[in-house]
Amino acid sequence: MAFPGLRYARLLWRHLPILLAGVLGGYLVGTNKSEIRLALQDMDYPGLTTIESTPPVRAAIVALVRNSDLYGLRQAMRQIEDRFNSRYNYPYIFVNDVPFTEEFKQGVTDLTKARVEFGTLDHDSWKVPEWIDHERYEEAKAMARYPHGEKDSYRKMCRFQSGFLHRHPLLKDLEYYWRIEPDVEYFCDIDYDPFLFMKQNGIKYGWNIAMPEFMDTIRTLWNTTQQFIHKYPQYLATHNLKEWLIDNGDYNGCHFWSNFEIVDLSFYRSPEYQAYFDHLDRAGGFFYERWGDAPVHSIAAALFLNASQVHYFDDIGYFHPHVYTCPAGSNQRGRCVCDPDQSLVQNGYCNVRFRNTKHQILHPDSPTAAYTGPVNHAHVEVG
Ligand SMILES: Nc1nc2c(ncn2[C@@H]2O[C@H](COP(=O)(O)OP(=O)(O)OP(=O)(O)O)[C@@H](O)[C@H]2O)c(=O)[nH]1
Ligand SMILES: [Mg+2]
Repeated sequence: MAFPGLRYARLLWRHLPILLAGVLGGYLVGTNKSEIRLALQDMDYPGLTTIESTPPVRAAIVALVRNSDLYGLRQAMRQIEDRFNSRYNYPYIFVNDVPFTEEFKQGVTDLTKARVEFGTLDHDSWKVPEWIDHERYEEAKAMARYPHGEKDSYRKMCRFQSGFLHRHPLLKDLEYYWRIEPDVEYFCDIDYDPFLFMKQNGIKYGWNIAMPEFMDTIRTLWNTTQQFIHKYPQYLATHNLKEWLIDNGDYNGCHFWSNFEIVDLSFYRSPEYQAYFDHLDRAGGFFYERWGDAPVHSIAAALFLNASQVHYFDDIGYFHPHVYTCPAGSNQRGRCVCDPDQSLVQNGYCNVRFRNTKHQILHPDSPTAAYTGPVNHAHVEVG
């Protein structure tokens, strides 16, 4: 004799499609359209991005790269995905002075389910401008005794990242970008959205490594900047961070490392930034010296933004050859793999000076600065 429970189970199995159709029909009738779409998506494609995980800010992760950077970039992307972006799906935008190869495109799209866009540059943004005196430029390159001093391409790259990257057509709809580079590493889970954090707090420039520049690369940058300020004093922000830049009346070389920067692009698109870049470009220092986009961005942020709009992401553990920053107390932060004792830049001169200057601007009545730790003046040689 058949076990009665088994008969009911068979009956249930035979009528399962009808039952399911009834349940789904009732569900659809009682649900509004967008919920239906989501429910169907979730059922049909469990891995598909749902509406909830659409990035809340118009932002992208952006890099200027070469085809030969493929494997270094894959390393950086793998970490950005694992530490942050696989939960947010911000698109990537990569630009190059020559077309990307199919191998490169495949190699980076393989690593993410976010959208990836590829672009090339227009010639005007990647050239030695016609007002540059070639004899003087060749002489400058021959005399240069600093990293990348002999290279045309490095200078074009710095000029491009200073004045043109944010104007590339692929970036035109973005509110924010997060710059990455090949071979960088991210040591800790980033369990919040830095773009949203910046938007909600009115922050325009975010950084996490500050250090002094090779002064030979920027011999006339400060003088050229002073001429600009003299011409356009109205561009200085009321509560700017100029103090951070000056020691004994001269530029101390402090700058944020722009290989990591998260920026509200309205800052780079502003008339003051654009006029500043044009002024520097005309002066020729991107070629006669080797002005980097890092000091250019940093001086502009310190002068044209208020202190409250410049944020130190001290919670983002990060490495770019050969400098390392690891959040204090990273062992309590969870899922960090860096040693805070190795993180010299956090107590480095420019970093401490920034924190003290910002504190004094935001809290002018407070007699002591927020940070009173040791000051390490060591200049980390990089390049
Ligand atoms: N397309 C293209 N990208 C470049 C070129 N030169 C540099 N880049 C990119 O610009 C970014 C900065 O270049 P890097 O060579 O890393 O410069 P850096 O970080 O100042 O110097 P390193 O200490 O050598 O890393 C990287 O993402 C490079 O891939 C170039 O000639 N063409
Ligand atoms: Mg680099």
